[in-house]
Amino acid sequence: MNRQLTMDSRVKEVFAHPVGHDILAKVLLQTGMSSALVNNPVVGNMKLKHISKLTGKILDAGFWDVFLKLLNSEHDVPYTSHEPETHAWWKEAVFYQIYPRSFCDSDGDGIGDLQGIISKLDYLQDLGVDALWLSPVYDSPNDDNGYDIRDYEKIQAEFGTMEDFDTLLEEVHKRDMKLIMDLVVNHTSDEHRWFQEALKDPDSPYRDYYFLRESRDIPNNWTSFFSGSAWNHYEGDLWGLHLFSKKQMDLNWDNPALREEIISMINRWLDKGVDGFRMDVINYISKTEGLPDGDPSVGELMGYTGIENYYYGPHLHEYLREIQAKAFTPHQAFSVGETPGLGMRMAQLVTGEERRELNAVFSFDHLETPGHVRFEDYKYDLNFYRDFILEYIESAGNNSRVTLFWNNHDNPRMISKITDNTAMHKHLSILLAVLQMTLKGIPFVYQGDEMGLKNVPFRGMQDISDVESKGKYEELIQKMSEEEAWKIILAGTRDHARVPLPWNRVPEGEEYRLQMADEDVTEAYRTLIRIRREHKALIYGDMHVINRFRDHFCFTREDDTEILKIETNLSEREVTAQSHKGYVLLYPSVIQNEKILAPYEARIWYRKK
Ligand code: ISL
Repeated sequence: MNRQLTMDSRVKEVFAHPVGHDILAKVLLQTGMSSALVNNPVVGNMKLKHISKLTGKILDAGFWDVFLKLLNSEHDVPYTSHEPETHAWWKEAVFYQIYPRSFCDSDGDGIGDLQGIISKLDYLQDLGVDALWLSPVYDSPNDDNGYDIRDYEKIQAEFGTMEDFDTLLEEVHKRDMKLIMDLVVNHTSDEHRWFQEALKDPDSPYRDYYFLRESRDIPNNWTSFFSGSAWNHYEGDLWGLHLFSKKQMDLNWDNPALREEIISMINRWLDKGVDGFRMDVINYISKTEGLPDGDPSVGELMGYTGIENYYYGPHLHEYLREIQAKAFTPHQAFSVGETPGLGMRMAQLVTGEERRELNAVFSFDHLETPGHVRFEDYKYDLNFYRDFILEYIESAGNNSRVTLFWNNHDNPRMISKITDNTAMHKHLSILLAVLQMTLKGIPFVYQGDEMGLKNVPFRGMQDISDVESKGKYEELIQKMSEEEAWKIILAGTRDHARVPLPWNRVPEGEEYRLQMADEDVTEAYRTLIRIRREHKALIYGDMHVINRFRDHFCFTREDDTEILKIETNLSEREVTAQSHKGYVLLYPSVIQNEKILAPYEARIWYRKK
């Protein structure tokens, strides 16, 4: 049980609180300040009211009010277990994310499809992956590439039919692999039948499935993640809430009928045999009652106004438990929540095994280094990742697993963010794969990682199709030249990860999108996934850090039978290697110079106990 916190509480007490810890960590990350600051005893002993005087310009009274409210609404303390771990298939699995639109096109219309996925199952099995996550394949008008669902129980026509889906599921299971689907239930398309009914008829029961408000003025000051206000205006005085695009209408989870409806839909998919779900922005489903205005200084700091009213809402834990109890547990289904904004302690409060909410989450704080944002051209420093993930793994303990991923469909390619020296991309891709397969957590490979794919040289806005980038560009050109705006879009656009995989030729005139798949990287993934499978210490073993000097990171994974030692160079300069007397080399099969680690080189050593 957490103590009630006030402006008289000290920084160290706040940092000991899970929500306080994560918000302070986020503020430091956002402003690029060192996290050592809060551990400094002088700062730690300061009262919030004194800190608020010092930070008055950036964080005003409104911020502290929001901050304390959020903290005092969470009474639970995360539990970090050091008991031996329970075993589960998903703790051992390597997942592979498929973005169906650009994965593989079987009928030559330029759009990937289910038959295309089926045709690559042997490739995926040979790669060694155990489970596939499909980004949405449901019927959708595609305002946000399928994350705007019109019908949860129909397959997107461009992708195929329900029969194709059934074949896919069967073929996946035949190969002893699992299939998880994307569950997008924070919002539906505005073309979903429920929303259409709700719009048409004020007395429709579907009115209360959404946040529809009658008012002369805009109902509050919340902004959308895709630019502009989060409210769309309909006929008369009617407004509808959309945190994402104008065609993605937020669902009202406080309505028990809506929850029942969603849970039945989940159960129908699980009855069909799917093995679990990745749950889109699932931490946004509970909103503060009355939808009050967001605090402007919080909005300024986070880039989105209103976020404190839904990113860790009042009924989040309750709704997650309801889905778990009524759908996932009876089917023994796996769940990974996409939870933007949750830090490591809050993540533990939704993934701790004893809490029966989710199995795992994707948080995104490792994707940018402190003080930087996605829409920015800067160089990512892997030393930051090392320190971040070590703290995360440690805090997760043995009752919660972190996810290990470098890419997904919402981000530019990580290797391009780290260096634009293309000669380094092969080694860098392999280094990232080594870390992903040997650190303690659940690896999620994104399509194309295993081919060493990098960012795309888009030529201008005419090459961009993403709704987020388009909205952002329009907003930017109000404030700056088109050239400057384009630079920002090019750095951060989600389209980098959404171009077709290079199995096929791309349509004429679009050659710039075609990349070369690097066979050596694919081979490395294959080997590393096999090593992970053959050495259970990489799954359930303890993890110990041997050294974490600048650019040099060495750690072990160990169980009762074996020790694996992983040594990596996180930089583009040479680094002096450690001695590994008594160990044999497991990866790569040969090394050039035992005493020196080449740029981005990674090695795995092995010893039986
Ligand atoms: O958009 C963001 C901020 O710019 C992200 O933090 C965003 O909240 C997060 O990436 C949510 O992503 C998911 O939901 C979106 C969809 O567009 C993404 O593709 C999906 O992964 C809305 O459904």
